[in-house]
Amino acid sequence: MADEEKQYDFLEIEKKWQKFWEEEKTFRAEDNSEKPKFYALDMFPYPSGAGLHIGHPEGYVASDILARYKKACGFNVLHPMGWDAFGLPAEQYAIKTGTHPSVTTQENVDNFRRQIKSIGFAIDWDREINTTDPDYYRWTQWIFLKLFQRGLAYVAEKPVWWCPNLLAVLANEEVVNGKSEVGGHPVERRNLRQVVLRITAYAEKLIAGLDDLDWPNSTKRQQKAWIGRSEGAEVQFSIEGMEEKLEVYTTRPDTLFGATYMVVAPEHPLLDKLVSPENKDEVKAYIELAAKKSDLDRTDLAKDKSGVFTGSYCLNPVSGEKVPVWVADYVLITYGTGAIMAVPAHDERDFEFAEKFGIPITRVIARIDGDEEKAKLPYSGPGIMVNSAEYDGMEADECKAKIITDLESKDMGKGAVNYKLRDWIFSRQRYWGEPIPLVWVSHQDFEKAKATTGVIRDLLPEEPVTSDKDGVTLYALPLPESELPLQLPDVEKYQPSGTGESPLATIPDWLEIWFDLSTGQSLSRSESKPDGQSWVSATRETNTMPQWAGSCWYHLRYLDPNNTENLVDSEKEAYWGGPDFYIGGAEHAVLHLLYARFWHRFLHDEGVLAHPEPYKKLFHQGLILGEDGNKMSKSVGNVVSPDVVIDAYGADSLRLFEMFLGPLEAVKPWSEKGIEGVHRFLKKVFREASSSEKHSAGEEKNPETLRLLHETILKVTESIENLRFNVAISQMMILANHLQKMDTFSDGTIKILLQLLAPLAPHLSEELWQKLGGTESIVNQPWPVARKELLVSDEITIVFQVNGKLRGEANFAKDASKEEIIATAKEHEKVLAFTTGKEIMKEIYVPGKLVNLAVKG
Ligand code: ANZ
Repeated sequence: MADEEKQYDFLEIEKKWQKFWEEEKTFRAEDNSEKPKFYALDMFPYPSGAGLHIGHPEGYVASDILARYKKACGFNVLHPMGWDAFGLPAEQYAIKTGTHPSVTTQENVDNFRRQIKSIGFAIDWDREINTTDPDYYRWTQWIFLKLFQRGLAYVAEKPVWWCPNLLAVLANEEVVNGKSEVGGHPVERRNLRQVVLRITAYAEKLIAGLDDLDWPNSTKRQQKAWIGRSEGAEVQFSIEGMEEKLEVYTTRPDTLFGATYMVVAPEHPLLDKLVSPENKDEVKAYIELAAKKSDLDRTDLAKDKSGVFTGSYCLNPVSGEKVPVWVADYVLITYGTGAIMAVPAHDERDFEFAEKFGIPITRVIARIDGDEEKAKLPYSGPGIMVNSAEYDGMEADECKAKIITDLESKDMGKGAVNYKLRDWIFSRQRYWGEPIPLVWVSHQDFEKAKATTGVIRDLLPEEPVTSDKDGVTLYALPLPESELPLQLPDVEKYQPSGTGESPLATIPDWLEIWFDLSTGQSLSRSESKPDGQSWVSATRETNTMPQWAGSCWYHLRYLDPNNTENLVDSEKEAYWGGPDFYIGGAEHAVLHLLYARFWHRFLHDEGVLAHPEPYKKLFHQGLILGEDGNKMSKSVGNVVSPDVVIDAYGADSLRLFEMFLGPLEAVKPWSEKGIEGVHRFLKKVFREASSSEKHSAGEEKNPETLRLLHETILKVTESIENLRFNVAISQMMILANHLQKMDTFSDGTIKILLQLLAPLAPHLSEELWQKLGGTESIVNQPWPVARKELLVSDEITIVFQVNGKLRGEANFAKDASKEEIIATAKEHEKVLAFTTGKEIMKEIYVPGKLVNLAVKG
């Protein structure tokens, strides 16, 4: 064979097979299949202008290896890809250049698709989805309307970042160190009307469901902590000289006798009344200061505690003692009741505060052994009640329930459960998002809607959703399904409106409509009012949905991407179920992974879905760092583009190397040198497979080669199953090195190596498979099975006897000679102990079993 035929021309090979797979639709997933299914899902990318970097494909390569492997194992495999394409950068670019975000998005999607295709994934491209496609987001809107109908959506004033210079609401990622990212202007918290989803109604189910999930433990822990369920009590404290009670939430009712002061949050509704005239100015200044801080700043344990005495006192409900009421920003209005009883002896923050302001500290829990040294204040461990009247001597933990019962009997409190989880602020004052399909009408027209026969009336929640605007209460009505998708209209300028509303508020034609209370149809108010009783004037909701919305349910749409009747056909959903493998970054432990569980569970409760949980098995790949060990970033200049790597080494080398860097979950730096190593390995495989003069027909004749081959089948199979792709590659390298050393090997042997390599380096494997006479794609070859009997060890164990008594043993190669075995037996330490100085009369050897030495004397 001429040398040039042994050249590994990866660029040509890869192009050829990518075209072949695409044209043949090799990776089309079947909806009606007798085969078992395997669904591998990647967290779909946001198509940024910068294109793919080397970290993106890591997870995709892993899921692709599984997908290809499972296909070879006889599964009906689904490995889809799509675009999470609403988002801030396209909108910011539009503000700067006037280019419509859909244009930018399309360019970026095209570039991402080209890049992903160049890596040779086994993707069913007929199922590609895009969250910004109206045919997609109509169903995102449809789910929202279901939530609305079930009372899980409402409107409330919620704080957002407001920049008075830019006259715009900023997203968290647009605020850097308290300044706007653009221009570096100061920002402040401002309350704005927001659409909110009642995710807290699902708090209990979201915690309970975690038990059944095959997820990394750390991710489950993070979700649990984020939901933050805590059990305790709400306790009423009477206020001196006031009718109202101050209600607090505490997880430690057992420490009630140790409450030496109270704290209300700066935003607490009773604060105004609590403040005595002489404290007014100081409290007012304090409230203003607190308004500028984030919750994180306020609750940071390391931060110096601050606060002001209000001038009022409460009465401790059990001891009757007078306790001062303070205002301090370490208490948040958004948690519990926004007020606490402070127990400095047993709470770190309260302790620090009391020390700073000279407030008494009373111990009410002592260690069981009374060792005060080990129970230094603030003490939060277990113990025995002290200084607590009739409760003294009780075990503190048991005392909790007792105190709650006693408070309940005196009507001074009750047991309570709280969650850290907050309702989900679901609106953005932005253009580039899904329009929220609601319209607003007057009270009068709302009453009329309730009385009008038709779709709208049937879609109303039990409690009306209202919002106050300029002193008038407006009522929300849903669009009916027939009006979906509510498409994003074109605007002229993408700048925010300047009042904090979305750019959609600046298009009167779209905003102000005639609305039919019976059919839900609408018409711009620039047209004349249609005839008919049921037409009223309305305004559209101008907020759009957050980027999280589209990714809450995309795993379902891949199952049935073109369905115009339903979000997903129920038979298809029942067949495919959820992904059998979901891979993506650990940074999604909360938000996306929680929001998606919420929507999925809700749709299950609604009877739309058969399965309650979206992602049964989850895996997080580790970050790939730059060659310098830092996180890849444009500003550091250490970003590696897959395009460059593929040009130099090919997609197969890229795929292999991403898996060879280390364990999939590990954080690991990129290395240019390292990729040369795997590239050499692929070249070696290419050479050995192309060296037809070395190949023999039929079964592998060399026993050593045969054994190593089957050991490799076994190891590669196990390693792929356990996501130990680096181990699989090492094992294949051992086999390739062995074949290189051999003068000859069977072409069956090299074919099996190609099959094992195919999920990892699919292009090269296809090419060589064809060269070796394969007529069908290697993708459809059944996965090789290891012949375990060949793997039985080549060693035998021989026992040594002296005069028929067992004295020792040793291992030998199967083909070791009788002479070698007897000689070893005679030299064996334990044997020598019985033979030294004696005459050996006879040497008996039973092949494969034992040596018996007969001695005299
Ligand atoms: C008295 C007490 C004594 C408390 C003690 C703790 C230890 P978790 O577990 O996170 O639910 N707290 C209640 N509402 C608060 C708010 N709005 N802002 C800040 N802190 C608040 O925490 C509940 C505990 O956090 C409550 O129990 C309360 O302090 C405080 F030895 O009450 B504790």
